[in-house]
Amino acid sequence: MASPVSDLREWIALLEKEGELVRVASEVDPDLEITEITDRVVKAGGPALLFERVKGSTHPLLINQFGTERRMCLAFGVDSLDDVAHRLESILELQPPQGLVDKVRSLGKLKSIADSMPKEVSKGACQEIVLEGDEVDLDALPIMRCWPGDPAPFVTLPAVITRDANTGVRNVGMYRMQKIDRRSTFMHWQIHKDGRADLLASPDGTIPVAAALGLDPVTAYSASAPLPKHIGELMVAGFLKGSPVELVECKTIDLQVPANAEIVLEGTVSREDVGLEGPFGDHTGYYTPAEPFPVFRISAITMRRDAIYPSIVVGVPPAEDQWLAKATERIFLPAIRMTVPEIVDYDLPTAGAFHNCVIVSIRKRFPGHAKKVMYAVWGLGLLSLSKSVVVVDESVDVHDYGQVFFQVCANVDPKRDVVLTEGPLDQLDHAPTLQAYGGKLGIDATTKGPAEGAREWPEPIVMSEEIRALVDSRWAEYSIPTPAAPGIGKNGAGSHGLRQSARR
Ligand SMILES: Cc1cc2nc3c(=O)[nH]c(=O)nc-3n(C[C@H](O)[C@H](O)[C@H](O)COP(=O)(O)O)c2cc1C
Ligand SMILES: [Mn+2]
Repeated sequence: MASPVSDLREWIALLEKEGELVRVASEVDPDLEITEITDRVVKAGGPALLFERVKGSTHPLLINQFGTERRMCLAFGVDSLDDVAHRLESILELQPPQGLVDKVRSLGKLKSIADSMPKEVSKGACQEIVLEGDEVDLDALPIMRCWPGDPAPFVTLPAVITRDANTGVRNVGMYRMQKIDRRSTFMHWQIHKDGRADLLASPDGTIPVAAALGLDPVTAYSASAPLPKHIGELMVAGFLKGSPVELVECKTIDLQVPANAEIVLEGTVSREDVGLEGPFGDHTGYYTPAEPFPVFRISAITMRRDAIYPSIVVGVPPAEDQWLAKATERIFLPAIRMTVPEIVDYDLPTAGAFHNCVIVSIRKRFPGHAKKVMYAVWGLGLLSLSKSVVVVDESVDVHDYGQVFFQVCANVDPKRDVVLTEGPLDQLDHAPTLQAYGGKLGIDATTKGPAEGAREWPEPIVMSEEIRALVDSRWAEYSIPTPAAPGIGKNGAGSHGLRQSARR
């Protein structure tokens, strides 16, 4: 497994070859019009769009590059996002080698980690053009104003690079940047994020910041990945790509940026230099209100000749970002299982804007086990911000919301099986009484019994194997024109939504 492309241009060429990209030659307005076009295409599961003539700019704009599962898999060079997870799992579960064969195998794995570290190079395409000082002009870029209530255009798909002043560890995160004027934007570092922590850790209150735009899709994805602070996103990007991310020195600040970027904004952010950012039509499906955020003062823009500007629109789900989030859901499952091995699978429903709801299936072994897992989820990385956690038995397919709903309705005594507690919540969640802190709901929809204060639990209904095999073998003979062909009714339940619900 390796990413098939090394930069945005190769990615665009691949998308085009695969019939996954449409070029739009008509002139379009980055003020709202592109959003409306893109939102329709995203919600219809349509292609990536390369707008070649954007009003007021000479740069083409790429959007919806991540908008389907197929494109996400193309980006990673896999058939299914679970394949990415399996590769990570093989590293995470590295055991001390036993014999010689084992030793050679684990050396290979360790080498692939070593080969994932970012690598410095002396020249990068991202610096073909260098604009400093007064030449810096964000007006030249086709930055979109996404929704009618947005006060200004927002850069929406940057990889923002900072460094921890104490540890020297580089951080990369995806944070929206509201344009203020030709040479400054806001930096939307929410309180739980590493970028914000790097600013707070700075001894003099000012840090160098770079925003890289137009990367290969795996490196761009890595900026959105919720990694622990001490783990560098670019190392993970290198591992997932199968080749190291190449970095060049910035022109005006002491940071390094991916050499393959289309556009790089270099500058500084200070704790003292703050303004009112927003409102912004957000991935919660609502406008998040204006709040104070620091200003990003831009000292240089470097770019390729004919640089392509990447963008994304978030809003009422489903939007393009659902597939970045689904990739994270799949890729992080092995890491979550490292600490909570009884978790079989989990699902973050797109409609739950990712932090509102987590469905987890577990291999249940003892009384209170579902509750233990809820508290574990509320203690894990950014999953700790989850507002509600639903726990089901391992037999349940967490991605089949019909099945999950059936389990919640059938298996829950609200008085006994619901946990109401409180803790940190996503800063953008408008529902809690206080910002970023409030109520949490846990629902234990697993099988219970007397050990948990329930009566003897009834047996689920399952047809015998013998009769199922008989009906399979005679199916054609019945001449019933339905799609319920042999093998479909695995446990005898008729409806698709309930198909696996009683599987043991
Ligand atoms: C399209 C998109 C936009 C995002 N915008 C923001 C944002 O404005 N502010 C923020 O704090 N997180 C935002 N995120 C989430 C962060 O990128 C994500 O939490 C990431 O893990 C942050 O990295 P960090 O933990 O290294 O800071 C966005 C994610 C996506 C996919
Ligand atoms: Mn980070």
